[in-house]
Amino acid sequence: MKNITTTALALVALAMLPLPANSHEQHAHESYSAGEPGNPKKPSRTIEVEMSEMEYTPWRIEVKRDEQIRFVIRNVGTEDHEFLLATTEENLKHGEAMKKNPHMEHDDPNGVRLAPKKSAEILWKFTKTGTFEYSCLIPDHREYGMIGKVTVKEPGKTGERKKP
Ligand SMILES: [Cu+2]
Repeated sequence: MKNITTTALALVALAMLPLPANSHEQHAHESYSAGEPGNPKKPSRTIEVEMSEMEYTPWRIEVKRDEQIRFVIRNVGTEDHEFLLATTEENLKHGEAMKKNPHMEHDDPNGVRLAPKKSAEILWKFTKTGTFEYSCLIPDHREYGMIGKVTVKEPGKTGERKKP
């Protein structure tokens, strides 16, 4: 008799669980918060980025609006790392989804996940001025410092000073 009651209670509890959040459909986006995939036929500037535990080198870059950057990304660390280019807001949201599904596969042109000693390239065109970031959304990595900052400036205003 006691068992039956326990089972009935357990069933009620199950029925009250919220539906699992669907986190993966949000990945099928066609526009990107930090610009757009680059055009390989157009000129680009190469920036090499190294990933390790738990940082990027360099951790800060500056580009001009509409400049194309060819990121050559290398994992020189001993664990898997990611490089995901987006706004801070988007990466934080994405990070929450990653906590629920740490082995989430990414197939987006604005990011890559690399095993140790692997490298990859991302060709990116920064079409908007503002501040963006690249970060690693494997749980805890961003919090431990795997974050880099991209400042996109209006062309012609990038640190050019007239000589006195
Ligand atoms: Cu990482």
